[in-house]
Amino acid sequence: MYIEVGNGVDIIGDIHACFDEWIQMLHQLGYEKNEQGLYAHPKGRKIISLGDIMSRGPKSIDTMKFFLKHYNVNTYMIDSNHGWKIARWLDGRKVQLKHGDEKVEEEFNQYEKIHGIEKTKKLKNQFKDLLMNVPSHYILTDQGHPKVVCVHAGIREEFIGKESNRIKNFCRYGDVAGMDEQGKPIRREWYKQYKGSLLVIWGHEPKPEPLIMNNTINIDQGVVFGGKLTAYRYPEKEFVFVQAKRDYSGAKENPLK
Ligand SMILES: [Mn+2]
Repeated sequence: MYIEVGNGVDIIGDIHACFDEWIQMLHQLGYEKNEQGLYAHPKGRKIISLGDIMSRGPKSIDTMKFFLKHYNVNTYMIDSNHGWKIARWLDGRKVQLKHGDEKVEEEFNQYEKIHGIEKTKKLKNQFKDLLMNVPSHYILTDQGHPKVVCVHAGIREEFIGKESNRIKNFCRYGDVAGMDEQGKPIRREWYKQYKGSLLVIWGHEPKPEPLIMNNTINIDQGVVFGGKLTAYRYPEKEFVFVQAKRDYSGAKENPLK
């Protein structure tokens, strides 16, 4: 779970299948397609996704294919709630596809009509293996010294650098204190209590602008809800935004409002 910052990293908030905005982001960050058909940065920068790359939006398969092709080349991804749900679904476990996860199934049904059962099966297996094996969080190091933690929904200082089922769940869902009457998770605001020395970059909860608090930064600006896709560049400590072309989610309640 350790990644050396090297020539710089670009940490990406929740993409949620907004593939067009993602490609635009790559161009804005200076990545270019090389001879192998892969996006690479001329200065050798790395990409770290905070997860939830799929679901809710229009192009889950295209987005997942990108991460499959680039994973461990110059791109890294962590575990997330939607990622884990899709992983379990692809593994044939009993899960209910909702909150935009059903769109992934619809896309696969279309994909199968065009490409056939065998090719679809192969792709599903590749996605499953990727999603099942991503770590709960990353620690970015500068010449071996830990500096930044990348996590999907949240972390506590004492969890950093460790892995267990409890930690994995905290990283995927945040500090959830049960469900409310509508079946929505009651979220505790872990970042208000965070006192760690490592900067934590996280996503999961869409907020209109990056939320900076107690050495934590939320970079999910709800691109799928018509907001923005955010990248946080380290060590530059700069934000790069791509405005969504529209609200893709079809959600009745927009979390950005
Ligand atoms: Mn999430």
